[in-house]
Amino acid sequence: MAGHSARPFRDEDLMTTTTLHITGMTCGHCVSAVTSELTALDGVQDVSVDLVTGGTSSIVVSSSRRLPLDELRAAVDEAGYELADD
Ligand SMILES: [Cu+2]
Repeated sequence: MAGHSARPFRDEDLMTTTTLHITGMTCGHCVSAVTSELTALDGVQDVSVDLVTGGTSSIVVSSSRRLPLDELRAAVDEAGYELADD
């Protein structure tokens, strides 16, 4: 049948992005602490931090599965920071 096309799934098709808001981060050390804890979670491919010193920083986590909030909260807590309530 005309018009039918199939292509294989690529990793990007399965990627989930989760945006977190975290308070209390002040410098590059904070960024690397949070980044390494989040990167250690199963399935996490990329962590991108937009640092807002003295305010609420935004973090975008790209992963190959949906990340449960309690895992994210535990990772952030482990790094010494807190998820901001949305
Ligand atoms: Cu710091």
